[in-house]
Amino acid sequence: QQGPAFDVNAMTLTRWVLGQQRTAPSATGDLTQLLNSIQTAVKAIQSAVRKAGIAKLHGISGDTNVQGEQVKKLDVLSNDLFINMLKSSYTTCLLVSEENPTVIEVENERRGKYVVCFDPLDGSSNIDCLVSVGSIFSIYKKTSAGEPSVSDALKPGNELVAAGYALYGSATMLVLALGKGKGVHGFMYDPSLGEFILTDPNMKIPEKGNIYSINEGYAAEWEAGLKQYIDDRKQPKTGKAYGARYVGSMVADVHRTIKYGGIFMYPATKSAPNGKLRLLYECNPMSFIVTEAGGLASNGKIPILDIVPTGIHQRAPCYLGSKKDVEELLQYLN
Ligand code: P6P
Repeated sequence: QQGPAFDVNAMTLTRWVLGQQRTAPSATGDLTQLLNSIQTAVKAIQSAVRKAGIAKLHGISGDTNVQGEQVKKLDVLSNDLFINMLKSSYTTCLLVSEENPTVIEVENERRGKYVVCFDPLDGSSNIDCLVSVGSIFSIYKKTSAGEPSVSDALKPGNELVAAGYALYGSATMLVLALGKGKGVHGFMYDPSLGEFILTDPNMKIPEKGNIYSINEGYAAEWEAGLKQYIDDRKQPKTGKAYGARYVGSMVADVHRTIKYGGIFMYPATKSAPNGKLRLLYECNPMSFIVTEAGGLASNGKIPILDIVPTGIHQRAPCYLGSKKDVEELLQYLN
């Protein structure tokens, strides 16, 4: 018995978020509105990333197109989309973007109670060779009284209200963790509908995997314990060797780690003692999601979600993935 050709009762992201709102007695609908504004930004970015309407985007980013219009680089376009959609949702008061050196204050008449930290197009150095890229976001509720200030964004990841990412890969998927203990849910974009459809409810990361993911180009700079850990994945004294996978685009590497298991690492090195990944809009949201999916995320010493930030663009070493893999690595590091 074939299913219906057209699902007349599709569980769209919009419908699912509304359903979640109904389960929270104190919900005002602001978070629903905020998530819908992010959904719109992600839909527009996925269209631009896939060069939809290429005629308008003729010419590489940064040039002018045949109409003499300035073709915005995709990361600038993505940043503008996030900022405009978030501000016009009337639910945010402060924004932190990977693209902006300082915090973005929302003007008074459009302010709401949420603080959003985001990387609008993570991995954008991979765009020109068509490797998967993503958008990453994390949402705090402003707890302080008075004017919004940078301190409202310098909160540990443990205080996050929600976190999510969009992966612009062979398909576009939006993955969302809507609070502690609420699970991790994946929504696949259906271009024929223009909607995200719930395809991966309650995503759980395997307890142990057999893939390690790290940029081996920096091996000369790794601490001894990490070097030993990687060597033992390649040539274990017992059991099978691990496979190696590294896209170089965090969203793609983390999504694969959640789906297949294993461990993703961006370590501290001699030249970069805090690694490369940013705490507020790469490490924290991804750590929140991996933790909610049953995995672990550490900076090598403490859970990433416990780090109290001191700067909006500060970096943190990042080791995240299957619980048993991260636990095993930490034994080598300490
Ligand atoms: P490397 C992309 O530029 C990025 O910010 C992350 O998406 C990715 O995980 C990392 O940097 C890759 O860095 O040094 O391995 O090229």
